Amino acid sequence: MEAREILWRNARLATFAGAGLGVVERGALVTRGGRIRFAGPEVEAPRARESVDCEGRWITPALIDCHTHLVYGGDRAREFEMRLAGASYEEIARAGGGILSTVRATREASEEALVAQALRRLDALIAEGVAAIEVKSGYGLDFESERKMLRVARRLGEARNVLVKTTFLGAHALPPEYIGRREAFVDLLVDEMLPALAAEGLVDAVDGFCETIAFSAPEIARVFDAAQRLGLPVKLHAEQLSNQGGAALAASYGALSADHLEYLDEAGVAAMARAGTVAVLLPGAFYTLRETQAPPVAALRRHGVAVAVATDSNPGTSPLTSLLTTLNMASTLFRLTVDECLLGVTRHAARALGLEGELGSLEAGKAAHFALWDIERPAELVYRIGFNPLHRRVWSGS
Ligand code: DI6
Ligand code: FE
Repeated sequence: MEAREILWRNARLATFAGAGLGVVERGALVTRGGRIRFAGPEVEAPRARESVDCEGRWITPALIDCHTHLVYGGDRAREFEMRLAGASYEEIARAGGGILSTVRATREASEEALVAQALRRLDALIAEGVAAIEVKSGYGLDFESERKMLRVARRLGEARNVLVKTTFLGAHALPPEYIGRREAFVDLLVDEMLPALAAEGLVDAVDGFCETIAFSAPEIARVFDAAQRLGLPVKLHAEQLSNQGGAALAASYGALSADHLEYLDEAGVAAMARAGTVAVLLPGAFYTLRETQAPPVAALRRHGVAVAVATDSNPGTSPLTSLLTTLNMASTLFRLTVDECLLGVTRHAARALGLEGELGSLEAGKAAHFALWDIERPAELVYRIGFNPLHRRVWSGS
């Protein structure tokens, strides 16, 4: 059977093909099978056998959530109440709550249960036009439980029309059985877990949490060395609660991204710029923890660092499953412009996942995953709170 050819006419395009939105007012797309063949002015569009009248709607590339912890057991509503009563995130973590309470719940949950729970969150993202997400491990912290999380992540990509990139986040927290034996845990990560999980094809990238309550820069360096030996790209939770020099470390390994970055200094920004490392900003965690120091957006602009925006969807610091709400937070809390916000969930998010050749813009040759919106201008995607103007998400040209 021949591939379907469709002309998507009478549309307004935000192609994200250049530096900005790449607006084409009287635009059209032509898709053939799962690929974009043409994106540009309707008068220049090649013929196609079928056509769809988009009735003047805006079309953007499908959205990308490039930093999530979507797979986990249980929830942290109780801890939320404790924080409302005055406890801090760090205090709860040091008392064995926080990440470790989710580790307990995740270890206990069956693979089936984890799939079912994560699918509900994934469906919320898809309903807003998301077609690619990253999913991290890091709530298992023993071999079988990390494996279970990554298998669940892969299964999400089989259960839905969505591209899933998996990330091994073994260096997320020290599990209780390794208290007092930090080095032995890092040994386990680098000598056993990561090589075995990578050999099973479960790992697309390697991440860590570089923080006083998690892992030091030298410990993270050992994890990155192991990733490098396996040919896997790295990324890092860096400078979220304090400045540990994590972003510069990540940049020295050519990291895809450094994420959070509230406490990033100018030297870290410069290192990221030199390495082409994307800055992934996570306003949901900033909001939930009621942080006051925003990431250094002006310095990131000045150095030309590409900025992405993601939900950080996780049960503790960002129980957020709306990428559109995240855009509103990024503009209101971090003062990102509309263009920066939208680039942050399309072109730059694709880059943060190493998918820039495939997704993130409307350009001939890329996958035909895009979104049709009932809006008058792109700013509406950032400006509204709790309103979803998606008309239709197109996956693979249909
Ligand atoms: N930083 C975060 O914001 C999440 N992980 C991380 O390293 C929080 C994870 C959690 O609290 O469960
Ligand atoms: Fe995170």
